[in-house]
Amino acid sequence: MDEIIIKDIKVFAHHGVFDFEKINGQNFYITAKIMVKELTRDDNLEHTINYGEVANKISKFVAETRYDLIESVAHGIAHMILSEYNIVESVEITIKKPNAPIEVAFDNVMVVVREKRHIAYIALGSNLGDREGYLNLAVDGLNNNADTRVLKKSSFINTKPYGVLDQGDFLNAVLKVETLLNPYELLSLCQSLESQAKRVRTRHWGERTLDVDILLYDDEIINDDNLVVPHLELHMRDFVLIPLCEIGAGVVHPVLHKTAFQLLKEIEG
Ligand code: PH2
Ligand code: MG
Ligand code: MG
Repeated sequence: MDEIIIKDIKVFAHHGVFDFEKINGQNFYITAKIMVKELTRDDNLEHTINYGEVANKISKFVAETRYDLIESVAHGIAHMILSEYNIVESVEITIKKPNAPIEVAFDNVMVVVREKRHIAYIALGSNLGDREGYLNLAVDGLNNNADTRVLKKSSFINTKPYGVLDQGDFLNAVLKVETLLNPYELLSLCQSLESQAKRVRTRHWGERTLDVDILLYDDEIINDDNLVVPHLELHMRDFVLIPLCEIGAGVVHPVLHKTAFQLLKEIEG
């Protein structure tokens, strides 16, 4: 991993919890560490990140916004850089506020935040109404969100219902997406797409216009009431593993430590 570092950009701005900070303003110093896979070797500015341009964007962002917390400013800068420069893999933003209103003598106060792009695999399913239309609604909804891009889309496959058998066939697919959203934000985006498809919850595992499930999110393991990742039944469902293998046969299940391809072979017996 290579880095571009811009150190201590000085910006007079108006962030702070107290009214007088918002009114009077003070100096902030921003350091941006911008990580890319490899900085270009061809001496061409078009193939890298123009540090002058980034520095201007940071300065403008810090001067033109007003937040209570410097961590919010830092996250805002991190997000802006990742959104605007596709070659950036991750960023680390440090903000110093040497004149912060602190009662004791101090040299500086600073926050450091790190953000990166994430890769998620998402399963789509529909067995009511215009099944293809609903799957496309999900693909477009994910792709049109400012923080998410669809990198790969499997074929749409017709599958027999699994679990609850007395319902119509499903159309299933899997997507690979790149996202700046955290897993919970991504979950609420998925749920908002289900609502857009006018999904009505009837019976568990019953018929639905659109089901959008997070299968994998980087190699994270999440276990709480509203979100379990990897998806609990990912390894048992051919309607998930077949399309997953089409777009990512080598992706590794972080709990079972097996590739999608191995998991599919196992259930095919
Ligand atoms: N989803 C379920 C239950 N059963 N069967 C198929 N074939 N496809 C699905 O997407 C599906 C299912 C619950 O999410
Ligand atoms: Mg489901
Ligand atoms: Mg679901």
